[in-house]
Amino acid sequence: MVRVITFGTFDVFHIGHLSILDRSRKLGDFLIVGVSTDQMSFDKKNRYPIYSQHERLQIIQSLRCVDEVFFEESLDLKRNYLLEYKADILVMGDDWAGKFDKFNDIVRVIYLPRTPSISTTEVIEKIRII
Ligand code: C2G
Repeated sequence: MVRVITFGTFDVFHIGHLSILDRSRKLGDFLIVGVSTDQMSFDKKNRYPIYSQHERLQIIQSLRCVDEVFFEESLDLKRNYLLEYKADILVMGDDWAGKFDKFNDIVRVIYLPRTPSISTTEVIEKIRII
């Protein structure tokens, strides 16, 4: 049984998020997703997500391609999460390319191409204009 893990904020859930989760699941038999907490997201982007961490977690948890979810509280805990959830493969979008190579000693790190022309920021911007 190959266990795949991935991480993200997944705010204002969109097709790019769905696509990476779907593709991640296909790389193994069991998909675990770490959903960034509101605080972690704030520390990274200097703004709180539109949807709360509980709403984001609930959305991710309800997807057919996702088997298990948990809150990711800090980037610094990445190695602990990989060990705790017994991951074989770590998947991230290629905007993170190279950033997690140091974990190749305990998992296989794979960066998948991002879905072009969609991001949470662009969705927020479009809604603002409407
Ligand atoms: N993604 C994608 N295509 C897009 C937008 C996002 O494939 N058009 C991917 C990202 O590459 C990432 C995942 O969807 O792998 C989640 O994206 P974000 O919610 O933006 O996650 P981020 O804030 O980068 O948090 O520990 C790492 C962090 O938790 C990642």
